[in-house]
Amino acid sequence: MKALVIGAGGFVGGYLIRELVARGHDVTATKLPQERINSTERYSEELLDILDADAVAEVIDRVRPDCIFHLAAQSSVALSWKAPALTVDVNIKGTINVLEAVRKSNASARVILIGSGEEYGYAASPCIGEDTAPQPANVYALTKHTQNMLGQLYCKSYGMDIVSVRAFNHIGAGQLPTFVAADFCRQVAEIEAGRQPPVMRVGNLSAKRDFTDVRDIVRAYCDLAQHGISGETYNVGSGHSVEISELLEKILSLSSVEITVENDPQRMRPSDIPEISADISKLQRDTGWQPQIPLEGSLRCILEHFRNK
Ligand code: A2R
Repeated sequence: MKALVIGAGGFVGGYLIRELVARGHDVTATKLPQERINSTERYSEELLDILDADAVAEVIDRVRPDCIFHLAAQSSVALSWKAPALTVDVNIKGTINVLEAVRKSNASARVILIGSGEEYGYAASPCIGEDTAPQPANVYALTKHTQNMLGQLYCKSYGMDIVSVRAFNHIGAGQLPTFVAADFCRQVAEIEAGRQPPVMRVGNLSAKRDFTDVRDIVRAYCDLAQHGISGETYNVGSGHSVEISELLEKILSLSSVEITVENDPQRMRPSDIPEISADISKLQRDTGWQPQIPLEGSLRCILEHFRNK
């Protein structure tokens, strides 16, 4: 299969390229000019801003992929409040540019639209299924839900081959420390190196979230490219939730340094949703996918990443 990964300069891109190449696929990946794709695999690289509709069409016409993985996004919830217009542009107009390019190319490429568990928002609960009506609670989530609806619309109206994903919290080496597991691991590495006093600064520890290793997440994307049903939306997550306090305990147990824990009001967010986990039975039924990497394995990798930085 010829795969096109759009927006490969972020956290997930390098992992997805590695998985696709390992499965024997021919990969072209796009990035913004200032970015570096974190991959040592053999693949072709293109510069692409998805807001440039002509450029998107040109790349898709030239590469003629069998499958497009659309990762490009403004993916920060915090930034989506500060820059709502940019978030709407990249996540909605950008997606339209990709869908229109595929439609006009008359290619039969399958498009995998990567959305987020954030789409469920106020509707989120333990074991949330795809049929639950999303109630986005921030600008990022709203744009991803719109992307999902655009996917449904293009699939129904034009008969295009589109599979939508709602990915829950994914973690791994290379993720920015604005995300909780990376934040805690970075602090442990800083404390071990003597660059931070032995005090771990934390936010709300009682929330429960569904964490999955990014390597398992990209396996699910590849499995959906092969076995997902067009027009359908799939949750991708571990299927169970872990309290942030437990995540913290696991990370602290990986270090021999004595660390005390302190609340940091800066890290507190108003959290209306105490527990979120994905119902992944649809993904499992249609693809046979199972998460393979235990949480401890992911946390060890993230901690090693920051220790080596
Ligand atoms: O915002 P930047 O400079 O980090 O670049 C991001 C890139 N991107 C764009 N690519 C092409 N044209 C644009 N106009 C544009 N604006 C932003 O998309 C970044 O390199 C990439 C998305 O990667 P991350 O933000 O690291 O997301 P991650 O964790 O790789 O997640 C992949 C997908 C995203 O759609 C998330 O919303 C979803 O999975 O959860």
